[in-house]
Amino acid sequence: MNTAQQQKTTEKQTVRISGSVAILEALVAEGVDVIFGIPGGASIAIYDALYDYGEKLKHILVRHEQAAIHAAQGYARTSGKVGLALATSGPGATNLITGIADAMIDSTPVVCITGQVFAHLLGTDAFQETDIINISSPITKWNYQVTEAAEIPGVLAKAFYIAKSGRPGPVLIDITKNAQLELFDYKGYTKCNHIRSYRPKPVIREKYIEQAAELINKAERPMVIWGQGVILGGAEKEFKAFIEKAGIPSAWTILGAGAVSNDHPLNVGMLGMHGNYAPNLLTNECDVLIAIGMRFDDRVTGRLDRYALQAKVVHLDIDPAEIDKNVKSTVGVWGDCKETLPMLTALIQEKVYDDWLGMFRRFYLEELERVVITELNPLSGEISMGEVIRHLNSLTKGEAIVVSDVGQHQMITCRYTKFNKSRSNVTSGGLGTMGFALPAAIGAKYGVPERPVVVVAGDGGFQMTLQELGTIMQNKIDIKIIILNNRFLGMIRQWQELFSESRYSFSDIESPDFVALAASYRIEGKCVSERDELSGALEEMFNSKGAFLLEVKVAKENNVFPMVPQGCGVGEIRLS
Ligand SMILES: Cc1ncc(C[n+]2csc(CCOP(=O)(O)OP(=O)(O)O)c2C)c(N)n1
Repeated sequence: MNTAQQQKTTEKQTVRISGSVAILEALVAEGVDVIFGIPGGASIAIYDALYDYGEKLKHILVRHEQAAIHAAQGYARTSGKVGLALATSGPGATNLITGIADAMIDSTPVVCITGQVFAHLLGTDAFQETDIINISSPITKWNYQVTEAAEIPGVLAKAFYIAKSGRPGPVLIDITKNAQLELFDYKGYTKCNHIRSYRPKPVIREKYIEQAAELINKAERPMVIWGQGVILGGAEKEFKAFIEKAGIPSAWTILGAGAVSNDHPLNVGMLGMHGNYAPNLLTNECDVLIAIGMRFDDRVTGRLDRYALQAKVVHLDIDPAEIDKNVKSTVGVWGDCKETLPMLTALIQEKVYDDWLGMFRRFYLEELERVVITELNPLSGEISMGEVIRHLNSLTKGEAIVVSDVGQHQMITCRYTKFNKSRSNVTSGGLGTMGFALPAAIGAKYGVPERPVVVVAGDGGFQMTLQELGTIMQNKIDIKIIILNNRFLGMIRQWQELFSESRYSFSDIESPDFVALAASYRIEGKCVSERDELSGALEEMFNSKGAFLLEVKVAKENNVFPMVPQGCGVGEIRLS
């Protein structure tokens, strides 16, 4: 603590500290080790206090607040801890909005602290005043405006508890400038572990677990679909034990990727619009569909009135609001899947479904022949996105954290990257935010510094947050950046080709010389367009010390297949 800001009042066992110091004390007590932010007039007091906290709190100065929140998300997604973004009032706060919405839909625990104008100026359209509480209300798990310093410890304790408990999510605490500056009698920091009428974990009802087990035991063609809930609950082991005892083929949503390694014999692939052929088709053939920690997003279900109508549905989720939201369940099991899965596993019979698994295998081979081989091993023509991922896999051996942006390359990356470890696939799943990858990768590197971090971005999305090359330069962050440059907003072009008679309306995009741009940020780089240069360039990138940008000129007009076209059912998935 800054001695100038505190006066001991020994008889009360309190110290007089400023609101700003109280903020930082809270962060330290909550185990925050890195903050992503940019200062401003309405947060300058917090930054002043931060000057003395260098040993305990690392601050990463990003180049745009959107990057601060994406970095906090990348940190949280990879480390399992709460990410922290710090912004000033007005434009600083509103620049966080996209990332907050992204964190909300992807259930990512982040705490955002925004500065606010003096309390007496609230509502006067003061310089850089914006009503961030109302703006962020629908996209935060909780938000709150602090106008007095004494509120700070209690409010921040609640903020951390709410962000990380139950189904995680973003919380925003807006703190007026007077509250940051005021001195108050500080009695220490107490973590929060209970809030009246907030029940992060619903009560588990055994009756429903018994009913679920009965359905599973009677099933002839059961199928598991899992999502990020397994990872957020830290239930990877419990989940694996469940599917292995049950012998049930299991498919994943993109945010569930990696909870079970790709080469597990019961892992039958990715669900959704650009997922694998077998799990999409067979969703409409199974007799019992067991959904675990996933929310039946429309990218996963396609048309709901053609989705798994033949199946009895068992849905396990920590958030009761998810059960029956999109797909009516036969049995809903509320609860943390780390607790409900072992209970279910205990009640199910050990089984092997050879014929049923054989159907997955047959469709897998069909997809392999018609899509995967040419995508991963093209013999002629321009470089494909898939072959870049194939080389990446052989270099990283499934150990890297791979952060993808949004578009065709994202779908290719999620489809083909080998993930041996949980918390390795970082991507904007629900919001589909272009520009997410580069800053999220920065956060991921701080979240898990010992693991290699690779960005895969498109030429379009990369240009939305490329200013973060500056953050990488200044902090010497070791991340490897691959830009798959198809000279198009590729996913848009694909839709225009397939559904708008190839009318490429504003989807062709020019790019700067990415390697020269990286060089201007003192980041090593290389550009390749020939197949025989590709694996060498990737090796060079991985052997280099520090950040490296590799631009790969890939085929201009490749499409991502399979595809469940918008407005179709999962049974109408196309291979071409
Ligand atoms: C912020 C934002 N704006 C617009 C979109 C709509 N959109 C989705 S994919 C896409 C094209 C992405 O192009 P690029 O980054 O080059 O990747 P590619 O699809 O070519 O791999 C666009 C514009 C979006 N997802 N996010």
